Amino acid sequence: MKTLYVTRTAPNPRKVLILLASKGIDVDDMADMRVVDIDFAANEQMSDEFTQMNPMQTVPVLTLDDGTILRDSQAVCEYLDRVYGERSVMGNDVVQRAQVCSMRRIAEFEVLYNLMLAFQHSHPSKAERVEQVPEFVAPSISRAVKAMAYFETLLEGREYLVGEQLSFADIVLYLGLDFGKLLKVKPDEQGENLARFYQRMNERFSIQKMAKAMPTDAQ
Ligand SMILES: N[C@@H](CCC(=O)N[C@@H](CS)C(=O)NCC(=O)O)C(=O)O
Repeated sequence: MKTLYVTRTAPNPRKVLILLASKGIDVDDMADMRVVDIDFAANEQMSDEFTQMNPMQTVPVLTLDDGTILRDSQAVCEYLDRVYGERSVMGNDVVQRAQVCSMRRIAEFEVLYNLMLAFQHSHPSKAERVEQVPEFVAPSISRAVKAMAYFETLLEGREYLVGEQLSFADIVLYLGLDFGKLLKVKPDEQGENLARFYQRMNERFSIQKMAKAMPTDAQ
């Protein structure tokens, strides 16, 4: 049995959950995979058991039947994309794969990463995890907002960043926009195209929409 370790509110594990959902797969209903929820509030990612499996103390992590451990969201998503579902969200041909890769990296490193950096350097919950430098916060947010303007232009007259179907680049951009809310960067105030894109993605993949189904006796 494979095991997927996730925190359902955090952007990197959400990539995995959304990737599967976009293929019509319910992560809690997979015959060959169990899900373990890691509670950041209880610092479960710091436990000895988890640290032994992933010394970086981060989620997501996917363990395979042969003992292989994948400790990075990109690796986990590449694996799941190839193994499950009919259509790849990484691109349908060589050129599309390259385009998805390029858009994903810009969304990740310019939007999501800068916002995560701003969060880590400002939020009290990260004070023990990171040596916080408050001066990083404003420039990191500005850099993310600048990159959002680039995506606003790209989405003019388009539903998706690459081709006519949802790709992994859209998933990462959505997560960047969604994470911005924690830093008061409103996704509906970064241009009309981004607002439309965000609303559509959020209707499908918001944290609430993707929440674990409650057992019937607990409802
Ligand atoms: N390179 C890693 C980074 C993963 C990462 O930073 N995950 C965050 C959640 S989005 C985490 O586990 N943070 C633990 C913490 O803040 O203590 C990946 O993409 O999987």
